[in-house]
Amino acid sequence: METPLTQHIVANRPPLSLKEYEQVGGYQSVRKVLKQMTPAEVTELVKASNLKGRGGAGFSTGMKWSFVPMDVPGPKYLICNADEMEPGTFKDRLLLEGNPHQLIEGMIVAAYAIQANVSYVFLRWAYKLAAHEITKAIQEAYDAGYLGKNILGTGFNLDMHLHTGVGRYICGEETALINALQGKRANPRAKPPFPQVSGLYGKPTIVNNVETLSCLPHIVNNGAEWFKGLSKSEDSGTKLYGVSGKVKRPGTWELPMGITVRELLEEYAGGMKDDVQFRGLLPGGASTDFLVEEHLDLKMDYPSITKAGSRMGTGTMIVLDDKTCPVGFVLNLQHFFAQESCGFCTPCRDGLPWVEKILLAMERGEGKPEHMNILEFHTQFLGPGNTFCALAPGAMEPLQSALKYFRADFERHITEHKCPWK
Ligand code: L3W
Repeated sequence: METPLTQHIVANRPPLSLKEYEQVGGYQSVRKVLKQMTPAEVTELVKASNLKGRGGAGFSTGMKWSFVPMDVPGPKYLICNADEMEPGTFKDRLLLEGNPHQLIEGMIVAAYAIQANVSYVFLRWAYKLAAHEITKAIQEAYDAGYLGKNILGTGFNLDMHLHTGVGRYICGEETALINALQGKRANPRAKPPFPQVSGLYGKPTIVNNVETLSCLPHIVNNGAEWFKGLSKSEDSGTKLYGVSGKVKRPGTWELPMGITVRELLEEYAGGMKDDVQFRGLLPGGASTDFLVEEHLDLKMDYPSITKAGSRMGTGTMIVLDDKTCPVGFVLNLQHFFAQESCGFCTPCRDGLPWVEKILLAMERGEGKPEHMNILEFHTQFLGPGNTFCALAPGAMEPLQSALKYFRADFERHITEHKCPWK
């Protein structure tokens, strides 16, 4: 099958240099858009391709760009969200370390479409190798005239800066990211206004994920229909899927969008290790609802997973096995979310540590019958609409679905006054 995003990524060797990248067709899409297409035509092409944002939300990329007010004078900005910190998610890292020129090329295409002259890569602090490779690739792109003033003699200008964060999960939320980039505390902003209208320094701003941007050169070069044809579902393209947990071969693979959960788990990840049984999985990072046995033949695409009561999220699944305590599993995630709350809105700041405390009590054999109701209450109280951003509602997804599918295991902690797995 075609693997456009990862075709030039080879294990244990540095990414393609600019020269090598050009030899395999690199930066052709920049020539095409800058010399042959209007910005509106680029946006229309991306809309027609049905590319959806790969950061976790699956929002239409072309539609997002079309919200940028093109007739308003003044600066516009493009930001690449490379703050990959969703637990279990290590897909953007592959693209950042493996082919940084592909990302830069995609960013030039996106910047041209929205007529941004300044762009940023907001990179997770811990991605040191990626920082090194991107710095090198940005310099190569400037030296070759793909960045800077009057790119390829077309009159289009674009600067690109690398900004490394300080390791806070909340900076993956686009408005918190924007605040951080402005040197402010990384609290999410109320939406609307969305960043497309009022983002960095109050100016129109597009924030797109690494994988999303890396798709763009291929869409421009090959067309919207080709991109749709890569997929096995109504969602277009390929997707970087991942599997972690007690499977035989954890990893990340670029596969047609719409491959089934079972194919991913059994064929690519090799199935469960010999001494454990499958119990459930979070399909796309930690902030998604559990899927169980009955969901294994679902397609891993945005509508199919949403219909099953979860979200595809980042498409990188975390598997739960029968030798791992589901309460301990969820506790581990709630510890992460409580620690990563920005503390700005009260339900998230106070609610998440409360949930963590109750789960910890259960694990220690100190759980009480009323704890079940308190946990249920929090899944509503921290749910959508009650908090400033998606962090706390996302944190409640594994909890609410664990209470649904593994309820008896929670109750055993209380009645047996201990963790049955210890
Ligand atoms: C204009 C509207 N624009 C939505 C835009 C919005 C944004 C994009 C998605 O969180 C999820 C989250 C995590 N008018 C619009 C609109 N937009 N409605 O579309 O927006 P949204 O609010 O649906 O999601 P989000 O706040 O971007 C992303 C989940 O992904 N996730 C986490 C991923 C974490 C990383 C990371 O570590 N960096 O990617 C995993 O599942 O929970 O639900 O651009 O402006 N009416």
